[in-house]
Amino acid sequence: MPRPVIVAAAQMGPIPKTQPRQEVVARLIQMMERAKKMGADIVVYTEAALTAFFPHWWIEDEAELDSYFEREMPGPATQPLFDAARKMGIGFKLGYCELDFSTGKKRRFNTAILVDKQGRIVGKYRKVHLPGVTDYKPGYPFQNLEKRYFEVGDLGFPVWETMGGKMGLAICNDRRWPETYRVMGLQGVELVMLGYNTPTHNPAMPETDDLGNFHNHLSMQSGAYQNGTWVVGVAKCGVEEGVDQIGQSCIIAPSGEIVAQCTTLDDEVAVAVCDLDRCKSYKESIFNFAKHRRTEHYGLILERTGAGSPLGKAPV
Ligand code: CDT
Repeated sequence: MPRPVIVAAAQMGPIPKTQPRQEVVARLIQMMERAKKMGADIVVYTEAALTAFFPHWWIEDEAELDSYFEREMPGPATQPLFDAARKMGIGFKLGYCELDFSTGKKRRFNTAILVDKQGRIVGKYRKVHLPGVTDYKPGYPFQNLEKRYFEVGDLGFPVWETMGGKMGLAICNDRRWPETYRVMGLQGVELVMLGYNTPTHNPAMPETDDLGNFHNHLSMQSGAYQNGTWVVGVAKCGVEEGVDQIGQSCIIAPSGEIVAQCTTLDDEVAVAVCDLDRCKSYKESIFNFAKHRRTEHYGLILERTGAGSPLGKAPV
């Protein structure tokens, strides 16, 4: 039985540092309206969709750093997005930076939430694979200070049953790691939604600069195919405060094929009908984990080589 969910990838062009939240939220709502006209059930926004991607800069002032974070969700600036979604009867996935005080101390996370068609938050994910460094890198044209500004996410990779399927979230660098998809794949995920802020230039690895778009799609297409799931990857792209970022947001079928893709480097909506039932044949045949995974063998080699330790080790 087909289970079509119409998914919109809502790519964003640059967000100027000075653009107020209200204006950013207005851009998001505009794209939601476009998506709704195209029949979408769910809109997928990018990583840290409410602000410029501040981990690219060294920030010493605590108040300035905090200004990029949300203390509540929804808050006064984001409430209109929730209201619009409820009014249109459309779900969404939003990436933002979260200030959390629930443990009694201030914690910062790179976060994504999943909101259903009634405007209720049904899931939250905090980024696990934080790229970059904790200290300023002299000589680099821009920084990647996520390890300084965020804690590692503490919610794992959950999957939620909502809006007609099993939904999972990831954030940017997570998409490069097979574990991200596999942990959700083991829970039967059918649609993985993620956003990314990926510079075209990697100062730590400049020799790979012309492979940025290729590696972006390679990671997500493999994750989709090897776990029999739809994947939607959505960029913040174009030149943002001097940092050029890749686009090519796309929607990927469980076959690993790209079925819709953005072609600009600006605010753009790409839509695809994602039949969640297409996951079934992959999950029940070639990637039937219960039948074909051989975890006992993975364990043996990990023990012998030490590669199972967090840092890994060269094989003996
Ligand atoms: N935001 C984020 O996670 N960015 C990283 C940059 C890594 S440099 C290639 C990413 O994986 O795209």
